[in-house]
Formats: sequence, C-alpha cells, structure tokens
Amino acid sequence: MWTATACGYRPGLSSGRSAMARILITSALPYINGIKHLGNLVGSMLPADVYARFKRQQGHEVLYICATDEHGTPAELAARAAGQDIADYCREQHDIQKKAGAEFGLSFNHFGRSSNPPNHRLTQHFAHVLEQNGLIEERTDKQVYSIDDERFLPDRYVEGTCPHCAYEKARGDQCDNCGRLLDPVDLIDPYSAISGSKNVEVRETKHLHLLQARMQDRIAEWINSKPDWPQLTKSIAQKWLKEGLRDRSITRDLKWGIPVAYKGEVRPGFENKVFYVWFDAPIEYIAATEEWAIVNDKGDEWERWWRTDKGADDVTYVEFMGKDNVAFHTVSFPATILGSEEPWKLVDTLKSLNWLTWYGGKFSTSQNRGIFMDQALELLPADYWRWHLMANAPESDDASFTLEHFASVVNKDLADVLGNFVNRITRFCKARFGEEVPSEGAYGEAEAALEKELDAKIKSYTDNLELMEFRKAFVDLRAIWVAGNEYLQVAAPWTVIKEDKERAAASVRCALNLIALFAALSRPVIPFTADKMFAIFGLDPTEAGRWPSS
Ligand code: B3M
Ligand code: ZN
Repeated sequence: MWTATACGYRPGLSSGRSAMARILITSALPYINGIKHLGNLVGSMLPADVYARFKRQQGHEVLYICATDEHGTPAELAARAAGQDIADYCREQHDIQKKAGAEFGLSFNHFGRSSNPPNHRLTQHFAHVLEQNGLIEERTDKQVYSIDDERFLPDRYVEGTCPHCAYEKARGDQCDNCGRLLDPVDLIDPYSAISGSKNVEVRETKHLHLLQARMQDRIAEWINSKPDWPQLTKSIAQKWLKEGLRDRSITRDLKWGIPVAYKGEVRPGFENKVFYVWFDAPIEYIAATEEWAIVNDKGDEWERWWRTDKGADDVTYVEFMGKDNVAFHTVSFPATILGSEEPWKLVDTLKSLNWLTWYGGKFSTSQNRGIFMDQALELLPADYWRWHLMANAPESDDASFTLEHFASVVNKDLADVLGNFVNRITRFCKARFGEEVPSEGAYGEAEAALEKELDAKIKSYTDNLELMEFRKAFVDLRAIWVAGNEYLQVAAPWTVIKEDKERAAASVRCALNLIALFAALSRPVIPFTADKMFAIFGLDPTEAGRWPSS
C-alpha cells in the first residue's frame, strides 16, 4: 500500500457537483428462460449500468431497477424443456440471473421478479382502471387450438411459416427472420411447439382488448413532445405511429401468469386465462420498485419515484432496451399509463440499441449459440467483457462480436494502454522513491499542457456519456489513457532522474495522480479494475470516484 494519498489530481476541473437530480433507470427485463447471452447484456442491462454508475459518480440520486420477466410462453416452454415445475424453474433461474448480474458488476438497486405479489396487484389495478375508463373491451378472438394437446396455442406455442417472408420456423407472436409481429392465426402450416402436432384448428375464445386505437392522438402528441430522444428510438416510435395504433389483446389462454382478477375475484369466463406477458412486464418496473421498498424497509418510498403526485415529477426516468422492445415502451406501456388517467411517471428518454451478432449471425438462447454470461465469467474477468461490449456497443448499427476482435481490443486497450501505464509508473516509483507519492519538485509546462489536453477530452467524454453515446464516449476514455502514456513517454522520469531527481519526482507524482483520475473516469465501465486502481493508494472509491466536473 502507498503511504501518501495525495491523489486528488483534477486537471483544471473542480470536483464540485452539479445540482443533485433524481434519476430512475430501468433496463428491459430479461426473460426468465435461461441465462442471458452477451447480446442481451449489451442490449440493455450493461449500458444502463454504465449510465447508472456515471450518474451516481456525479453525485445524483440514482435508482436502477431491473427484474426477471417470468410470464408468457417463453417461460412455460423453457420450464417444460427443463422438465421442471414452472414456479420452481422461475425461482431457480431468477437466482442464477441475479448471481450472474452481480458478478458482472450490474449495480441494480433491486433485481425483482415479475411474478411477485406487487406486480399481480398493480397489473390487476391497471386493467381495472383502464376498463373503468372505457379502454378495455371483452372480444371474441380466433386462436389456434391443438386438438392433440387439448389446449389453445397462444404466441410461441404455435410455429409455422411466416406469411410475410416464408421463413418456416416463425413463432406465433413474431417472425425471427423478418422481425414482423404476427398473429398466430396468420401462420401458414401451423404446428404445435409443444408436441409438433399439425392437428390444429382455429377456435373462438374470449379475451380482453386494450383499445389503443382510441389513444392514437394522445400517444402521438406525447411522442412528438420528445424531440430529444435518441435517433434510433425516435425513428422506431415514428414508424409505429405511422402504421397506426391497433387494439391489442392483453389476456392469454395460459395457466402461468397473473390471473384476470380484481381484488381476489376472478373475472367470470376468465378462469383459465392470465394477463399477456407484455401487459404485465413493463408494469413490473413499477412493481419492482415497490419490491425494492419492501426489501429495504422503505415503506411507500417507491411512490416518490413513480407517482407524480408524490414527488416523482422531479424524477428523470431513463429506459434502456434492444430495438425490438421500442414499440412496447413508446406505445404500449405509455398507453397503459396514460389510459389509467392516474399520475404515474412516464419515461423521459429511451436509449435503444441494435443487435450484437455472433460472427455476423444471431446469438440465440433457444439454440445455445454465442457466449452466455456465466460462461463469459468462467473465461475472463467481467471488466474485459464490459469494456469490449461497451466500446463496441451496437449503437448506430448492428455490431459483430468475434473472439478474435475481443482478444485484440482487450489486449490493446486494457493491457497495452491502461495496464501498461499503471504498471510502469507504480513499478518505477516503488524502485526509485519507495511506496510513497513523492512530494518534491514542482509541476511545469508539460503538466500544464497535459492538463489542458485532459480538460478537453474529459469534457467530450462527459458530454458523450450524458448523451448515452457510448461508443464515442469510450473512444474518448481510451484517448485519455493514451494521453497519460504519452505524457510519461515525454516526461521520461527514468532518464530525467539521472540529472534532476526533483523533476523526475514531479512527473512521477503527476502520473500517479493520473491513475486515480483514470480510475474515477473508468469506473462506470470497468468498475472492478477502477477499484483496484484506487486500492493502490488506499482510496475509498466512493469518495475518490466523484466525477470531475468543469
Ligand atoms: N423480456 C423481452 C426481451 O428481453 C422482454 C423485455 C421486457 S421489458 C418490460 O427482449
Ligand atoms: Zn418473416
């Protein structure tokens, strides 16, 4: 351990805080059907975590909420494939995902479960008020029924040929090939995903429908009032608006899920039905915040984040998600919130990401293709993956993950640039000055020039993080590390020490201070490494990790 802790180097910038804000962050809830792959991770949870950490370091009050999405056909199909009871399966898988998230450094304030009681209560509450407001109607639908399985086949329980692109393994709710949302009855040559049986027919069944079409103008007005949304989000939202909002059914013929009931009373005729997973999942953002309050003994403090009549009007709410989830977050969930006519907090900005591909193809949970969170951590530390994924985040376009690219990026950036800087200067100092930050010598021109350069780079880095332009941000961060190496190269204390020990001491001091500065700046993306860098000086990461602000 280094005995001196004079590491408060903040080039030209005060470490003062901007006014404290309250920031609510959610990332798309990972489906319960198995541990997530790197594509899922970089699509929502990881960028949300980076942003949450950045905002906390700036001194803001941040609440980062996530949960497992435990209902719907993906959950049922996965439990069936695992030969497990669905409730047991969900409990186990939740724990597995929670553990992997923690090991990846995902700094959730709470990681909840959409099957927990608060979500039952809230989902049933929303359905009730929407119906009172004339926005829910019971309608008779046509659904695919499997005679051999003796049951309806909603969503992914039925597969067949896509009517748009002729892909032969399209799922009832969505075609994985062309991305179109589907109605199961439109599939050509449908068959049961449970038994494979083609002995299916279309039967009538009753369902609740949310009358979204009536809300077109309201949703359009709200979306159009958000010109600052990131480009990808805006363009997807506009596309859905242009196509026109359609009424959608919010119940399903399934056993596992939230009963179609209110205050304990099941709706007559809906005994064998539950709410549709995409109706209850976003409500879990709110319900998981209630879980957070319950677990942490915070009473009704969750309302301070979600009810604008209880203080949430000064909350900034940011959502993170993959591009396929944008419609649900810009249209469907807001329709639930706005239609309730209750003072719930609406999202302020949505960061959406494109796909990360596995060598140009699809990562796939169902086909076990790609690298999954648990395997990744068995191979290498979390920060390697975090850095590579964020520095190459699929922002403006899809991005391809390859192990070769991963290895070269990690070696170059983390080992050659950052690691080399830290090792070189700490080793040299130890050998020549001992384990103490040398205090002799004054800073001169080289340090002034470095300070100026870092000022500009830190500003650009901070601005890009504010805009959630992660690729650009991490180009900046790398350039900051490079500037440290270049400074050391020019200052060359190992040569200068021969003639001028004081001068060498000053540049060693400056470089050591840079380690602490780099740790603070790197902490959102590589938190484990940053904390090790702080530990060199015995610095408390929370204190020393305050964000430099200009
Ligand atoms: N579980 C789908 C997905 O992970 C879904 C997100 C729910 S967010 C409320 O793509
Ligand atoms: Zn298709």
